Amino acid sequence: MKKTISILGSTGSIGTQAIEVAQKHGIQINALAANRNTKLLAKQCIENNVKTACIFDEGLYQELKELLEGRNIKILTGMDGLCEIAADNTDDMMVNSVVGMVGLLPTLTAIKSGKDIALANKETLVAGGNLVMNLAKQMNVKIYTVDSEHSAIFQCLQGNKRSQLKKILLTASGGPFFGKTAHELKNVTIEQALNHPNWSMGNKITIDSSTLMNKGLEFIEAKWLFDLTPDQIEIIVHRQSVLHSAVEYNDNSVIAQMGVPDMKIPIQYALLYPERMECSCQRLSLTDYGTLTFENPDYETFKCLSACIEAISRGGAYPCIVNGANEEAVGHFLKGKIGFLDIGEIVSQSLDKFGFNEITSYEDVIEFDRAARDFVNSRVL
Ligand code: MN3
Repeated sequence: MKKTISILGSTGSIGTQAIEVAQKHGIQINALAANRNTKLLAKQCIENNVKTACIFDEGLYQELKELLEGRNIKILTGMDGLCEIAADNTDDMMVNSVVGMVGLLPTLTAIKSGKDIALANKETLVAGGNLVMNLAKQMNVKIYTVDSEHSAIFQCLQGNKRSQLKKILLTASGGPFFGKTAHELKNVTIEQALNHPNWSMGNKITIDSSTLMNKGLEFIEAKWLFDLTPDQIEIIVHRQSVLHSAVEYNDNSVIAQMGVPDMKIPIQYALLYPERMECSCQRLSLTDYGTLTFENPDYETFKCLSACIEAISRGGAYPCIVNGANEEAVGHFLKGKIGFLDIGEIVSQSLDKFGFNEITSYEDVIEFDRAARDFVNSRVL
């Protein structure tokens, strides 16, 4: 039987590469959804002969309708559209590569429908980790990570006993500003922050990489995906992004996964697990690199990273709060309303603004996400 998938966030960096992987390996795509890029979405839908297309921005419905004129493609919009695709249990898997908290409800909906998830939307695990993991367990649904570091950890777990894991080594490229002091980062421009040395990604995640918020989110993501305690996760700056993360076992043996920095490897591993098929990425030549370096992160300068670790150590709604605060702060930075260092400052402050609260429902997540954003806006606007 041919495998069928749907992709939310199909016009982004992960989405377009997921389509390439699906095409290369004969995976049928049933539905595609995008935020605002109607032209590329329409092109993808026609090329892949999909049944359903969804444009998240409802104002663009007419535009998409015209682009798909005469095609037998159902057109959906908004969160309802994403969830209708997520609920379609004729798919084997849903790739969730939307950006931000908006991905949580479609993830929960897809799990309820019983299909596996290839998850590139880390914010859903950060904001609603306990909800997502409990529901997945209950529904016997597998969540395959499409994050290069977490895919590496997942690969290093194969063939070993989870009970004999001591800790994980989560690598970080360090972003464009590794080694810089707070003083040097004071006047960083939007263009400088958007210029990542190793990976080409969307704006939000590129800014998150430059503040190390991305690594903080990945720290929380790792906790949920692999059922770890915060002290079982060590962050190591590895500038070359060749060793994608590692697992240390009880015998002090460390197993790492390596490869060129190309998201096609983790995307393909998630879509084809447990198969390892030909991949269109480059082969890794270790001698071309020659030297691989490993260093400690600077938790003082990169406040977002410490805030995330503090948030998951405190538990409850705190990860959801730092995530919401960050999404809002990054939005303000990209509009030129706050400086680069203000992002970390505001995210840290959000931790102390709120007392401890549990997350027991999707509504709780929405409430604390909203409260965190309101807090940021009260500081900025
Ligand atoms: Mn990553």
